[in-house]
Amino acid sequence: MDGVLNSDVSLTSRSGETSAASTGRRPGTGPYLDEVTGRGGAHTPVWFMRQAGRSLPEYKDVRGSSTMLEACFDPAMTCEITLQPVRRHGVDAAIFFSDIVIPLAAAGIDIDIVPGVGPVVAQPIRDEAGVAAFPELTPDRLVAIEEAVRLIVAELDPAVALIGFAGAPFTLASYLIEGGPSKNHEHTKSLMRSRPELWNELMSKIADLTTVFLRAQVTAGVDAIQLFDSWAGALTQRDYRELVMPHSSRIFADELVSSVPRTHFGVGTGELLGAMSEAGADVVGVDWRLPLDDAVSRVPGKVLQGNLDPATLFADRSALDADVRRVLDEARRARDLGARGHVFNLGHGVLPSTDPAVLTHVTELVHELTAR
Ligand code: 1CP
Repeated sequence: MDGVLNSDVSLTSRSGETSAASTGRRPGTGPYLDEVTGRGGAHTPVWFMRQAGRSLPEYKDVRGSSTMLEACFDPAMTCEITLQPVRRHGVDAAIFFSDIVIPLAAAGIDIDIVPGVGPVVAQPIRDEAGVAAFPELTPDRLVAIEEAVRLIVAELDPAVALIGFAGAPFTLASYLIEGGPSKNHEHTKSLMRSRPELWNELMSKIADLTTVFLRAQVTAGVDAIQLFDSWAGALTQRDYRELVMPHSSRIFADELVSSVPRTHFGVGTGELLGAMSEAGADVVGVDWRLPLDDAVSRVPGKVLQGNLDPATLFADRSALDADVRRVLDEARRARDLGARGHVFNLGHGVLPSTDPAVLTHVTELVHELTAR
């Protein structure tokens, strides 16, 4: 594992040039940054995973007939879509509009985001030749991404944080090996267990690519980052610790990435929360299955993020409000038990048919109930 943890000096070589001034990052204040750095802010900060995009009519208007990949490499469009949920809902953080497969596309991998399906890879990677052909991502391929971040930073209210993100190596490996979305990840787990050396080589290359993608966003001015290991919940704890965690840890430990607050999130990861927090995050995302006051004992001393069930947004108003209050009560107990803070979010992304007015209501309700 040493080779995995210590590889790639080239990725850290740019860090010497980077300071708060040269990155163009704004001073770090506002409810989100106050909370994730343990200072506690004016109220519990709120943002929603997948808040940009699918649920907003203004998103559909801006996207028009452009493909998802075209939208993600168009800085003006990316900027506008990122800002839409901030204007509409009054959330405390914007999430950069992109997708976890964008760095793969930027590196030259033949990948498409098919409407109604998700990412589809033309040539799934399953053998030595596939791993050997995995391209390196160089920063010059991310000029449009950096430009988009700069446009957003220039327009965004300084009290609202901009969160950059990337997919974690396991979740990206699953798309690359399966060739698209997968329920059981059978080819992925099979490669991982039967060819651990080849697996580690691929994971190491993906971790390098993810690091370059995150570094570009931090350099251009994002205030924080989130690493989505959405499908890590499919793993056993042993496999996660031995074959996945070292690669995610290396990303979190990068000098530039670790210069901003880092969140780690996965779905169905209740049993992996301890390991996922040890990987190096400051904030740990909890899905809706585990109450926050149970989660805290698994990740002592971290800030918790979550964890309203996205399906609750379809319930009637009194049931919804009661569930929001329950999450806030559990977060309060979690704080008493040692959690460093709480960022209100869903347990996973906004479902596409969610009524956006409900998201605005939840934002207002959390702000009102937690005003300090
Ligand atoms: O044409 C379209 O509108 C395509 C739908 C779409 C959108 C709007 C996809 C395809 N991705 C996105 C944007 C996106 N993806 C964001 C935007 C910012 C925001 O959150 O508001 C983010 C953060 C992502 C990240 C992402 N993509 C994840 C991690 C988060 C999660 O939901 O767990 C994953 C797993 C993906 C893959 C992906 N991209 C798109 C789809 C439909 C999927 C999931 C496919 C599957 O089920 O495996």
